[in-house]
Amino acid sequence: MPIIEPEDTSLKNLRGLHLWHGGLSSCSQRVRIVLAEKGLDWESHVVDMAAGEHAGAAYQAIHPKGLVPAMVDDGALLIESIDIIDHLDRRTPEPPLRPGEAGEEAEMQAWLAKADAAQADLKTLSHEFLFQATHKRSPEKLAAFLAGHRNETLTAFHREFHSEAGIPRDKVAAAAKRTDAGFRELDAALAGRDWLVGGRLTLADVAWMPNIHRMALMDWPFERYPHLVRWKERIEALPCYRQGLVDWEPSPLLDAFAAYVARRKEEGTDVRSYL
Ligand SMILES: N[C@@H](CCC(=O)N[C@@H](CS)C(=O)NCC(=O)O)C(=O)O
Repeated sequence: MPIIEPEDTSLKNLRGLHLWHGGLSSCSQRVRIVLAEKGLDWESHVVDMAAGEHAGAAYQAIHPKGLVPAMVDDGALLIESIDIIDHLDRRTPEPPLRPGEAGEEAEMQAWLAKADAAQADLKTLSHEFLFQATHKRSPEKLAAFLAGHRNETLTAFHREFHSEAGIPRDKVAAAAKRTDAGFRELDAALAGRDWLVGGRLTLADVAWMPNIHRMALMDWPFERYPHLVRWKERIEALPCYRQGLVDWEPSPLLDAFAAYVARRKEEGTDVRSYL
């Protein structure tokens, strides 16, 4: 059920579209891409994840799991990026982001579910191969974050990421192998067609865009998937992709990622060495 009862009841008084999001967050990128494609006006509430704002009581009263994104549409609170983009396409059907043929809706929903399921591996790989350079908290900031955040899955993840041993190699390798299998599936589906479902851009394409982009930042071996590469180039030419994703990525962070990826490559411990 996409609409939930807010703990912060003042949200019910908000009119129009409000999005709590993070510039780099892949789940937020999906939502911003749909907002851009639909040409919708929305009010931006950037959650300062680096400062641990999502561990604060104010944000946790908006999103019960303390994650981004969260959206309010005329007083109705929605969480889960896949539910949010589905909601946006239903409330504002033009331009359509679902396939034209009724039989293709189930196909699109299956791709949305797979994109959602891929989130845990995306998170593991992003932290291992990119965020080590930029997202490590000082012991004091980590302690404050862990004390404030009530989402135990998230705090366990950050505890492991910040531990001396880091995320265990076998976990990272398993995430990389599952991601490769998912990309092979996408590649096969895209053989001989421009979009994942039906003859036009749909929510299925939008849901996968951020994942592909994120893996490209870590120099994932995309040469393995020729159809996926052609789709990626088509996606990158879309104005909604630029407005919803590219324009929100801070270039100092991208520079730090590139330097870190180069270092891991030199060491022979980059993502390719896990596949
Ligand atoms: N299934 C959720 C996942 C939300 C999620 O994991 N959000 C990430 C950013 S993409 C987050 O808030 N992470 C907080 C953190 O890593 O501290 C959705 O699709 O909205």
